[in-house]
Amino acid sequence: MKALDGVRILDFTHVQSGPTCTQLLAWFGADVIKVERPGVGDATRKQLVDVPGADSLYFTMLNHNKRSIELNSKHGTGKEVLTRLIEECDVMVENFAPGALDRMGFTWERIQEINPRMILASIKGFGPGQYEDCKVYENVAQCAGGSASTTGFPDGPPLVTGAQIGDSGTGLHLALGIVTALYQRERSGRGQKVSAAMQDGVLNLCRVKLRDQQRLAAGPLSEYSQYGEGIPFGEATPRAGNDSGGGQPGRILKCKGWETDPDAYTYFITQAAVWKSICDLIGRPEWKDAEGYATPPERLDKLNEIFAVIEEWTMTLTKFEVMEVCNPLNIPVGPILSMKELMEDEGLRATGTIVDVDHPERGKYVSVGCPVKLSDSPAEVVRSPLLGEHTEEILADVLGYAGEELSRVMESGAVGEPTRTAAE
Ligand code: CAO
Repeated sequence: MKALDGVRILDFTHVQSGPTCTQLLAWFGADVIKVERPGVGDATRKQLVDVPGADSLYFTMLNHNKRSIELNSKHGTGKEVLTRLIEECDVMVENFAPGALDRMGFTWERIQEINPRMILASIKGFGPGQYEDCKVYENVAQCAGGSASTTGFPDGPPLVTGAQIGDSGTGLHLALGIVTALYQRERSGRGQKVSAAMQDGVLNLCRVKLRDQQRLAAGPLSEYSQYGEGIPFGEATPRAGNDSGGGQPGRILKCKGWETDPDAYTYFITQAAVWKSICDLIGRPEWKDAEGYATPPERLDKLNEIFAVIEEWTMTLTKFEVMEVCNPLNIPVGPILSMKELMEDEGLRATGTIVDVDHPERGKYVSVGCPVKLSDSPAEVVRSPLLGEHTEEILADVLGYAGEELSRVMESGAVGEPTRTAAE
């Protein structure tokens, strides 16, 4: 038994943000029916193709454990099938451009008319207001949500981050909204609309930066390196480089091999509680009690000097050796792990966070499994569906079309070519 067994999701999502959400729900056990345009499908199927003719990794890695139905929702028979799907499903998830669902004729009012228990979950770039009509992609959200202005070094331009906080981050937010609405429906008997805007999701993840914005009114932010360097603060939360946000000075430092390996670095935090151990480790025992070095406030204007000495030490060891030495001393450090290293990590494989998946068109590939582990609802990763692989199965088993009715729909032109199967 899986946690979301019996929950049926009408998955109208595409690209990254929405599919991240419905993939999670599928891993938790929901039956996710992905509706795709006949002959075309989710645009990512054919984006960044590495195996000619096969679905891209972009698509496969975001659409595990789903079924695919090809359906033209603007065709008369397509609308009929979509109406039936709305009747049979618990949740409809979409991340179309603003207004697209209305233009198909499926307004929130119409959806409620068809199925008052339906939960309609939507991702848009912006919430209601000035920018509500804009199309939005990952980096636009990172910039508009406050992440870019606070990422990078103070003397450089704003930077986007590799973590897909706009797309996947908002997908996560939406998934929480959906299960919460399902929980409320248990008591109210009614569906509701769940909306997550990418700008809002990014801003939520940048909460501590809005904290700092307000702290600026009380004076300069002493945990930022620029404070110790005597660089004045402006009106807004500045870019903090690799400073740690929690008030304990931290930096990324070179390790053995940095000259040739771009990831031979470690994160190193000079937590106050372990200052004396750090001094011993780096061969500066005199700093333990020396005036100007003994307490955290005294050290603030000497962080460049202190981290330079620590780096002389970290450069004598690999990033993993730094961890082996520091962990027993409770000194918080973290190796900078490359995607290659993560992909080969035995521990992550053992927990199912890194998985091998087999695909009929592209063969074996590596993916990220479910990052949230439920002890009573383990997630098994099943390959993504081929375009329209389950069209006939869904029409028959979920919607009850049979005989002439099934033939009528299959031949209507609303569901594309006859269903492809893995065997074909
Ligand atoms: N049958 C018939 N038509 C379909 C269909 C189907 N099964 N599925 C989609 N369509 C139609 C839509 O109805 C829409 O038609 P109209 O323009 O006539 O209303 C059209 O396909 C295009 O949909 P779209 O506007 O959503 O797609 P796009 O490629 O133009 O825009 C994106 C993509 C992501 C910018 C936009 O969907 C968006 O802003 N989404 C919300 C924010 C978001 O999720 N962004 C992150 C995406 S991941 O980086």
